[in-house]
Amino acid sequence: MGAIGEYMCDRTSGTRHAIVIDPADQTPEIAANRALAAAHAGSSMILVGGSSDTDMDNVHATIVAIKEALELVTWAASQDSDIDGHSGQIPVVLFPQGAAALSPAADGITFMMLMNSLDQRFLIGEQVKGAPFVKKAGIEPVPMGYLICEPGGKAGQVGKADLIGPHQTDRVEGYAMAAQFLGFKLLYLEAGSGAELPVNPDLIKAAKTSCDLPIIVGGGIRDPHAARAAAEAGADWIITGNITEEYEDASELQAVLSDMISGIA
Ligand code: 1GP
Repeated sequence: MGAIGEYMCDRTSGTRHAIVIDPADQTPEIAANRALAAAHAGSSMILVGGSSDTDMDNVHATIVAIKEALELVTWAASQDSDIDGHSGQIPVVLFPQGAAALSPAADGITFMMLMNSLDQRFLIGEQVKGAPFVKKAGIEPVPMGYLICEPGGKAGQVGKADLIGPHQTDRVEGYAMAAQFLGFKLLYLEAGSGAELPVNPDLIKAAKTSCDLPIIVGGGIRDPHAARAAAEAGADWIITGNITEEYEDASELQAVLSDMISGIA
């Protein structure tokens, strides 16, 4: 595994937080401001992707803008020892809807299989299409099993997922074991962006006890209580998306994320 995979799989720092930025929902400039607020709040990674309306152009422009903003923090810290440059060093990682939404500027890519999709396209088709781009661009792929749980939202619809019900712990156990046996390095449990309820903590526990992979959880997590419940159930990463789009003011967003992050650390 390369540096990004090692970073994502490192479990010495407790549960970490990442935001997902959807390039279809915001300009690159706004995305960069939100990413900066998250970095200053203590987020450990910026994921870039969405379920629909992302393409090479908006994904690339968004990643470039975020990386430039983070690099400025690092540069400012190198000029002034009072500035903490740590937040400028978090990775920007692709979390793509498919092969048509990639960028060579990313630090890495969650190279994923939507394991409970009923469509060959999301099991292996998009991966085969995107692999040559990833290789040529030299982006580090981090192999990841992706499971969509109810309600699933747009990701579930677009990905034609056979959604996992909130009490189907046995299904999660089988998928978690298979993910490890297939060589994935991470397992992502998704409830869908904007989900009314996040992934049931029982499903997180089932995944955690069935495999040795770091568990990523996202979808419908919008307050410190939900983030803590996921962390206590065994999530190694908590992902939030929508919440970053709810605040116009970057310092307000930073405060909200800080609260959430201090509750899971
Ligand atoms: C990304 O689904 C998450 O995987 C984001 O969900 O937008 O509900 O935070 P939210």
